[in-house]
Amino acid sequence: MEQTYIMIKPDGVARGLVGEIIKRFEQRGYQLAALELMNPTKQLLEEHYQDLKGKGFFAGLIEYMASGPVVGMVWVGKDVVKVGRKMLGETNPLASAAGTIRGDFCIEVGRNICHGSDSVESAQREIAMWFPRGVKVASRNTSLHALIYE
Ligand code: YYY
Ligand code: MG
Repeated sequence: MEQTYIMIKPDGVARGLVGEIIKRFEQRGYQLAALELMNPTKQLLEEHYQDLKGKGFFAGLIEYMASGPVVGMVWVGKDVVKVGRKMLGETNPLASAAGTIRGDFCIEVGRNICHGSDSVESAQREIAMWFPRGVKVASRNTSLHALIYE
């Protein structure tokens, strides 16, 4: 099944929103396949955000992302890349609908709490980067699975 990389950024960790974000993905019916609290190097963060290298906010973004621990996660399930992005909200929190993570918990684009892969290809690249030892998806309790998936 499809996998996505969701990361709680330093502001999300510092503000105590880890449980809230995990709760939303769990309740929606997605399965947690990997989770790690880490202090990424700037080199890893620059690789993660390689597509944004020319942007004016790039240096500040890397500085902020390296300012404290992040929580990296792999979530698994139907259409999880696209639905995960919807659950996060828009890049700019002010444009994010209430009910989304960014729409409920932040107001600054530069402090927007969480990251989510933007395509299946990005998800594969990011998961390989952040979990280089690989991710093993456990088989799920079958009765719970039957309650969530048809
Ligand atoms: O995928 P997403 O996080 O929603 O946005 P990206 O366009 O990939 O940008 C990554 C990251 O960069 C964004 O979450 C905040 C930051 N950023 C910024 O600080 N200022 C901008 N104008 C655009 C993005
Ligand atoms: Mg992005």
